[in-house]
Amino acid sequence: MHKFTKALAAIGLAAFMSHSAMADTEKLGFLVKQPEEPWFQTEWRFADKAGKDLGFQVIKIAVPDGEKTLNAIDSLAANGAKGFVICTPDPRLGPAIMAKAKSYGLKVIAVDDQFVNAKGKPMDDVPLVMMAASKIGERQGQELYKEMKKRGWNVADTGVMAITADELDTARRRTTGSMDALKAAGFPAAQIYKVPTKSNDIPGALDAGNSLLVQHPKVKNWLILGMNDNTVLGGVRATEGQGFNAANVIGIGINGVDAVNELSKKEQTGFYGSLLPSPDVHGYKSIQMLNDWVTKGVEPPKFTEVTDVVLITRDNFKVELDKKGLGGK
Ligand code: FCA
Repeated sequence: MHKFTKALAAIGLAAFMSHSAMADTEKLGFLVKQPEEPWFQTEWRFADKAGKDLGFQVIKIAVPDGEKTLNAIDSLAANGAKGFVICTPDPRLGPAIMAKAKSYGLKVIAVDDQFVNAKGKPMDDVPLVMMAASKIGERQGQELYKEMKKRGWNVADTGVMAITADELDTARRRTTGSMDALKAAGFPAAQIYKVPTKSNDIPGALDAGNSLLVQHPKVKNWLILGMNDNTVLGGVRATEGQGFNAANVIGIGINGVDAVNELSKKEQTGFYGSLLPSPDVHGYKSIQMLNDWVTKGVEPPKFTEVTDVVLITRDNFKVELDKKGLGGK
């Protein structure tokens, strides 16, 4: 009987401890603008991994617009979170996000897309984790040029479809880097055609691509560049709609994880490959820094640039994704 009571007490204590441990578990938010992109799903996955490894809970919220973003901050505060990592749906929300976060005493780290102030200037005082935008863009241009040469295309018959999103700084830097690299390699500037996309998804880029193609009916071969995989995929879909096939189109995206379905297709398409950065590092590191800030008062650096990049194509994407622990989704 005595033993039994002791055992009960032990169970009771364990139950009590786990309850209080749960109540004490640090909560941190991770807010992303486009949860449908594997890029952001990967960031979330690795933020969760950081939470498991380091002992905090990650509250993941989709924030496709400004209203949802501000509501998300309210709900984080109501849930006792101490801060959040965010890829904002619009950089111009920066001041409103920071004002609301401050009113609750929440710490903020921006990931991927930098906030801008009312004057359109980057808010450098908010810690930022992002990819090396110009460099990855340059790599896109270099790889496009290399593949064009490999195929022995006649440059005079070739055009560049550059789908831009200049209001987003990281996008502008990527596409500018890409066009600069093409010019530096010797591609004629006059054959680089820019078209802005209205939305950063496949339908937006498809429209942009279509409107560009009708203006240049004489071009026989297309190189397609854009700020991410979906933008380039939209451009490739536009060329398909106009009767081009894989032999006459080279598209290279950025993000890698968003290109897996396309690269897995049975037949080669105009989408040749993608530059894979490190969404795993973005997700893990940003929230780890936030946790250190909240729990130990370690201020994160104002700027953390993630640089390593690999070109994935139909031939190597499985191996390369596996190497980073991003395969087998
Ligand atoms: C931007 C793009 C995303 C991804 C990210 C790193 O937010 O919209 O697709 O490339 O930068």
